[in-house]
Amino acid sequence: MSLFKKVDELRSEFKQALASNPALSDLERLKQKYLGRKGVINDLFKQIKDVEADRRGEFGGLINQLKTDVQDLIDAQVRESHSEEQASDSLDVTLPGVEYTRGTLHPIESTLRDFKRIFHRLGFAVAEGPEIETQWRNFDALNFPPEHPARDMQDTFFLENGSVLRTHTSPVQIRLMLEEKPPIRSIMPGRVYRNEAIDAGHYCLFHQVEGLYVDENVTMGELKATLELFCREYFGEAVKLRFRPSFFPFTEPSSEMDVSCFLCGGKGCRVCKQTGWLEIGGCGMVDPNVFKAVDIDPEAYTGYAFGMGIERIAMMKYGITDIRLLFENDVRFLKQF
Ligand code: FA5
Repeated sequence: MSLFKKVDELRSEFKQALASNPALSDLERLKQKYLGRKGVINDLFKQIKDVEADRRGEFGGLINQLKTDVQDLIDAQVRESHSEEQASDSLDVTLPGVEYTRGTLHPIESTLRDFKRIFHRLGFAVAEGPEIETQWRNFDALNFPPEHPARDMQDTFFLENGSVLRTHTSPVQIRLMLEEKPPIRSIMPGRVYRNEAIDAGHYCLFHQVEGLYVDENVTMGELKATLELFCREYFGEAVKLRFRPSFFPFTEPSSEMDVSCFLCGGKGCRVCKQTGWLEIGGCGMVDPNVFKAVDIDPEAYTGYAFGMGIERIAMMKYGITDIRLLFENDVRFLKQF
């Protein structure tokens, strides 16, 4: 066989060996076989002297080209084998897939969103205030007399500087009326704090949504109609609403609002303590003394206000029987909503 033909044969033999996708150790063996000191290419170099003198240059060029090609192809194959090895280290396609869990809205957050959506459609804006309040905004401006029991350490968290953790969202009414002139129509959602014994229905922090509408000739009838509309939208058409006379220092007349129990439909059950009714908040007409505290003329304007407890309402809607579940953040509980 001519030496030129031998170069062609070695080239195709090498390509065939490479096409079988050799492992890294086989590649090393191939490298030795072709490029090693005693390898076949070096052997060819030694045979240059056997080629006719006028074709030695051509032959030498061919072997050099073969050497470079073999080296390049082996290097490329080694690189590929390394990256395949790394990929197969990090991915075991036989393992079960990782399940990605999606978060859900906390029942308090979804209740707050429902409130905002419904009251937005009734023409109410949304306002917010801080959770640390002055005693003046939390009590005095709201017409609480100095000896009112709510001011007691038993009910209110006092800070060292004399401020309080707000006990209700009503101080945001004061902020709003000091900042804006009537007409004012806003709801004010937020967290409130009370220093009370914790049980299934009471917690030391909870959420309220306050509502305030101040304008000329606002009436109690409008207050009732607004709350009735809200309750039908939120609890469903079948719900009944009851107003019981009550007392709040900042409203006159004042009233407590109950809705017919969503669980028993008003027949009486464990949740409504056999009464058929569930209390959802307080309401009333803004007391003239409150208007005076914020410099609004009580002769020119009237207004209504209401405040509802979000946890109690969420508990009703979702059938939760202990308020503490809403604050423990146990994912097994929260995943249900
Ligand atoms: C008030 O806080 C008044 N500011 C509401 C108001 C606003 C009346 C505007 C008139 C005009 P009350 O203390 O009743 O009212 O609380 C309102 C609601 O908060 C209650 O009906 C109840 O749903 C909820 N609530 C009260 N205490 C707790 C508590 N410890 N844990 C959870 N929810 C509570």
